[in-house]
Amino acid sequence: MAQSDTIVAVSTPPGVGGIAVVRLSGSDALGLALAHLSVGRLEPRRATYCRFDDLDDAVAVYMPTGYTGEPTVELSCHGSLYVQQAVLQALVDSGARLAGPGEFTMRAFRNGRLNLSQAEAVADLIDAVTPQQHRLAVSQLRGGYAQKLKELRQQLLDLTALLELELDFSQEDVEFADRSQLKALLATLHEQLAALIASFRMGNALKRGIPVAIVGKPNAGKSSLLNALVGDDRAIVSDIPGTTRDTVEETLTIGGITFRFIDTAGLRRSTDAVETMGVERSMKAIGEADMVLYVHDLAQPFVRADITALPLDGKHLLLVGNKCDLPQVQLPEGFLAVSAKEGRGVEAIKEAMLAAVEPQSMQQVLLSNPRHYDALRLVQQALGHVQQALGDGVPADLIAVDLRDALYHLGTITGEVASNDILDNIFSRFCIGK
Ligand SMILES: Nc1nc2c(ncn2[C@@H]2O[C@H](COP(=O)(O)OP(=O)(O)OP(=O)(O)O)[C@@H](O)[C@H]2O)c(=O)[nH]1
Ligand SMILES: [Mg+2]
Repeated sequence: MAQSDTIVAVSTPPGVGGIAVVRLSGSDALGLALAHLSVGRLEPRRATYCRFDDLDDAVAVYMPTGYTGEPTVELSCHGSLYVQQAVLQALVDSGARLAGPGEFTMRAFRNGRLNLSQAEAVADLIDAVTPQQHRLAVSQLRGGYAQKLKELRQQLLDLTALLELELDFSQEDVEFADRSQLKALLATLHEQLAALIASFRMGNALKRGIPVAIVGKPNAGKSSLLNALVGDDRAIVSDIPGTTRDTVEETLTIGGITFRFIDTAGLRRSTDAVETMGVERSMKAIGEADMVLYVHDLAQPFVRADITALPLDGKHLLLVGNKCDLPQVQLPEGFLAVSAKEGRGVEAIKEAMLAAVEPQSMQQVLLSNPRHYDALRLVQQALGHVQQALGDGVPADLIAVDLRDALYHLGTITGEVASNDILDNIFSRFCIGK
C-alpha cells in the first residue's frame, strides 16, 4: 500500500458525551498513538486499556487495515471537550494532520474498500432518521443497485463489442452482421434505465419526505386538517375565507414513511392580489407534490368538475369530505368522512396515505441519490443518440463515441471514473471524523 499521511479526528459528535472516539488513520497511525500511550504495543484488533499522556484513561484499538483500508487506531476517552481537544492537539503536535470532512471515507473509497455509491450510502445511513431512509441507505451500502448498474454496464460493453466488430471489418465494407440485435439490446437497455430513473421519484421522496399538497376551496378546513394530521396548531385557522395565503409546511412520519404536508391557499378566483398569488402557489404545490389531499367542505355544494380541473397527472389523489360533524351532510362518492375539528377520520386518512405509497416504497431497487439520477439521465441521453444514429445509418465509429459517453456517465456513479471535483463535492458533505 502507498504511504499516506496520518489523519486524525474526533469521530463522535461534537460536544460533551460519555465517551469520545478519536480516530487515527494512515501509515504512522500506530506509532503516533503509541508515542502517547502508557503501553509499549497494541495487539491488532484487541481493546487495550491504557493511559493517554497525563490526560485521561483510554481504550485503544489498533486495526492494521481499518475502515479506511489503512492502519487505524481508535482511542476511546472520556467525552469532555477539554480531553477531546487536548488529545487531538497532542496527536497533531506529534505529526498527525486534522482530517477534513469525509476524509476517512474518501480513503476507504480510494483504497477500494467501498465504491463511490457505497460511500455516499454511508452518508445517507448517518443521516437516516426513519426506517425507510435507513432501508434505502443500507440497500445502497450493500451493493443494492450497484448490481443493477453492473448489469447495465455489461450490456453496454456487449453493445460496444458488437460495434467494434463492425469497425474491424469497415475496410471490407461489411454490413453489420446483425444490426437488429444491436437495436434490440439498446431497447432493453433503455427500458431498464427508464425504470431505474422512474424509481427516483419514490426514492427521493422517501429520503426527503413525500410531498403532499392539501388543496380545496377557501374555508374547506385545509389548515384545520393539517393541524389535525400533525397534532399541532401549525397553521392559522379562521372562518374568514382566504386565511392561508402563503404555503405552510409540516412533516409527519406514518408507518416509517415521512410525509411533507403543504397547506395551500384556497382555490378560487380572487380580486385580492395577495390571495391570487397564494392560489398560484397552490397550483405550484400541486405540481411539485406526489400526493394531493383534496378537501371538500361538506356544508357546501359539491362540484366534481373542481377536481377534474386539477393538474393531477399521475399523482395519488385522496378525497376528503370535511366537517362531517355538521348535521345533515351528504358524503360524495369516493370521499373519506372527516371532521378536522373533532379529529374524526384523521386516522383513516393516514392509513389511506400509507396504503397509496407503501407498495412502491418496498420496491427492491430504488434510486434515491440526485447525483446518480443526473448521471443516469446523461446515460439515457447518450443512448438516445445511439438509437437515433443507428436509425440514420451513421457510421459505427461515430456511434461508438456516444456509447463511450454512456459508459463514462455510468462509471461516475460507482466511481470507476471520477474527477477530483466530483470527489471533493461528495466528501465535503460528510461530517468530520467520518
Ligand atoms: N364544523 C366544523 N368546522 C370546521 C372543521 N374544520 C374546519 N372548520 C372551520 O372552518 C373554518 C375554516 O377553516 P380553515 O382550516 O381555516 O380552512 P382553510 O381551508 O384553511 O381556509 P383558507 O385558508 O381560507 O383557504 C374555520 O372556522 C374552522 O373552524 C370541521 O371539521 N367541522
Ligand atoms: Mg387555510
